[in-house]
Amino acid sequence: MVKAVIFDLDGVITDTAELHYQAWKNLANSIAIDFNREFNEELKGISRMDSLNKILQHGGVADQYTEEEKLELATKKNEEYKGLLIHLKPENIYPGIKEFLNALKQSNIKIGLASASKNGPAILDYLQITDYFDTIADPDSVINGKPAPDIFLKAAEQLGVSPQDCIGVEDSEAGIEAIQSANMYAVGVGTVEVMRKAGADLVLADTTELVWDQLQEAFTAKVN
Ligand code: G16
Ligand code: MG
Repeated sequence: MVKAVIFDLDGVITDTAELHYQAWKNLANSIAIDFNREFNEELKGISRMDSLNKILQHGGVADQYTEEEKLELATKKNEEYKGLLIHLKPENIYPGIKEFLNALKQSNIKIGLASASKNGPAILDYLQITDYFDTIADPDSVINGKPAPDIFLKAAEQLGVSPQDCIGVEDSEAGIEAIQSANMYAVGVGTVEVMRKAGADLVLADTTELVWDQLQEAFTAKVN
């Protein structure tokens, strides 16, 4: 029985995935590294420092920066990203998300957040949806980032719900892998091919397809 839905944030609740893309692209280009949308897919759901390391490897310059310099680069990207975040408003919540959150509340389903982003709580505040969330898993409190299951398991633990009674919602390959490794039901929203390849149990083209009754049926069909 579904007892909780645990959400990814960037790319599921709002289009911050696009803002990450812009900020990383500017950072990469500033140190003469090519950066395109295809490569950006690999960074979705990946922590800030892991993302930077992937970018430096992609540019073939991973060994040219000290840890201190890397921290400076990551901070520079985050400052630009935070500057973009201040424009976020409730209108920027993806279509269908508020209705879905309301339907979950009405059915007494617990709601959790399992974002790799340290900016997660601030983003929920800008969007004015913090109160919907029964728990927010702190990415600093887990050892392994996505695709490891840790952040989803942490959210379930904080909610007091067994992983097999949870649905996880993600837009990234790493995130779907994390949900599957956590033994939860994985709903992938977004690029259909990417979500299929990642092994989502249910693939939805966009967030308007997040309809509680249908999701519950799909979950029950898999479990039985
Ligand atoms: C998000 C994004 C990633 C980003 C990470 C860390 O994860 O998908 O691209 O690198 O958070 O974000 P920050 O630099 O704000 O701490 P998620 O899990 O919400 O998709
Ligand atoms: Mg995401």
